[in-house]
Amino acid sequence: MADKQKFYITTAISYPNGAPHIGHAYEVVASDAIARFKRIDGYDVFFMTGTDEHGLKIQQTADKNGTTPKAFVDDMAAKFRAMADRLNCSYDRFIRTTDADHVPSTQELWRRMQEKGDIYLSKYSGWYSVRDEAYYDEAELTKQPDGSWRAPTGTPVEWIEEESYFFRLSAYQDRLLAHYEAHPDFISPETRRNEITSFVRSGLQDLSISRTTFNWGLPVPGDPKHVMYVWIDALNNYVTGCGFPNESDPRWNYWPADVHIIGKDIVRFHTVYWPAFLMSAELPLPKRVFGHGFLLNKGEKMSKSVGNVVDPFDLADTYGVDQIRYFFMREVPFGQDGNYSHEAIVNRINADLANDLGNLAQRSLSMIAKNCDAAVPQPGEFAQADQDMLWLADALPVKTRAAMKDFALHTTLAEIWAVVAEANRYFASQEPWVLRKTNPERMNTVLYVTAEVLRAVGILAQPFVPEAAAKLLDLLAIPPEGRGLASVGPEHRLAAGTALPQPAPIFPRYLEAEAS
Ligand code: ME8
Repeated sequence: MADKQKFYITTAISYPNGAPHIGHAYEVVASDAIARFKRIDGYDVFFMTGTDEHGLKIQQTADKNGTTPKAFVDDMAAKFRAMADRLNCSYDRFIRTTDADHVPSTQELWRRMQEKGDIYLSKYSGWYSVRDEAYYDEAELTKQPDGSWRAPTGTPVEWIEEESYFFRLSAYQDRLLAHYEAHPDFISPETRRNEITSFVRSGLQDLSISRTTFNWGLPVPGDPKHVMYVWIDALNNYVTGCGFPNESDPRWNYWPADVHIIGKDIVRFHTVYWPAFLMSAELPLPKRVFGHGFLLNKGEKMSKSVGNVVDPFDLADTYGVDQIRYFFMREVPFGQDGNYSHEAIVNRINADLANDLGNLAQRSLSMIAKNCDAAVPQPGEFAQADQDMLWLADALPVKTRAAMKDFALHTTLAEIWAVVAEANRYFASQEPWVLRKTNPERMNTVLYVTAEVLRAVGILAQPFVPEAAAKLLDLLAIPPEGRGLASVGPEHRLAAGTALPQPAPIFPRYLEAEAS
């Protein structure tokens, strides 16, 4: 058997300087859906997420909490991991930048860049935002009424002057532009590509890549009074996870990553700095970087510092894990910003999940249980309406693959639920409850077709609502090996006579708590 094609997907690694918020949940859930989709499409997937634990921001937060940075991040990283678990995210590794293998890996990247002549020692003086862990040009800043300065992201900046190592980023301007040109898919969505291209065209300055005024970071090889700039440390997690620098490690086969899924605020780090570091170290570049939008709470950016954070654990407890996953991915076109509200979530849960899919499954499977000896019914000859319905379900793999190629999660779900809507129309117009008396054979055919559509929908829904989809496929007695995309279609139809378990609801309605 030929080796499976590899697919390596990562999220950004989160700063554990506060509890995880809905933005972190959004990113890991979307990435998980892509990873799961690729798995059921036959790929050998490596999915990595984790935490970005060094840097001044973490050190300052730990100080404020009266603890050590390590004790602080140990506690916080566990919360991030628990969130990914609670949201049913199927990561293969949860990487922490304090993991032992991250030190030699990142120091080796540094050494390779140094050998290339791309690192030199000089003096840094300029503006730094601790909250963004980023340097800004004076021209990018705005002055506040109190005379202080703010970064374009709105965070405070401070003037820094210290000895620092620099990375010769300016030398990579042309190569980066050539790469964007030759690989139009490298940065998406397109708006982000345009932003980055014009940023790089406007000229790149060398980057300060070490600090001496604090020590919560990875030591610079050969000069341990310097710690590495946290973004070198952070970005390098993506190759540490593949065993770098041990290129005979089997995980190295996953590099280069197929996609880094990140938020729009950190596209510059991933599409300018990171590829330049990799070019310098003569390592292959990730194939794609996708900058998703922000989830906004009533139109405002959610962040720890603003204090309008929504706890993902509360969301999961209130609405259900599959429900939240579905909402995130269906409501917001992936790549754009989106709004969250209680009404919008309840609406999606009740309309799409409980009514459209849940009711259809419940009604059709209950009829099969009662009228067909609790087994897949024997269909008669397919009428045109049956064939049309089956054809729509059979077309789902092709349609969803096309949408997933561009990470259009919302379109993928829209395609699946369009089939669910059509199946509801089919079921209503065929009236199998009337056929039960007038034409039981025809009833069998209609119920068979409906069950077949549910099988396809159940398979396709797995990446998005894994628990409910598994329940649905269990109700149809689909074995584990019959749950891949390749099993959708005429060659793998349900076998008449297969015994089915007692039907049970897959999506409860969300009922508002009674006001007391
Ligand atoms: O940026 N909606 O960490 P982070 C959607 N450690 N996504 C959001 C969001 C929101 N409201 N808020 C944040 C970092 N994000 C670095 C990354 S990667 C080598 C280092 C996204 O905890 C954000 O865009 O601030 C980023 O992709 C991720 O959450 C982690 O953000």
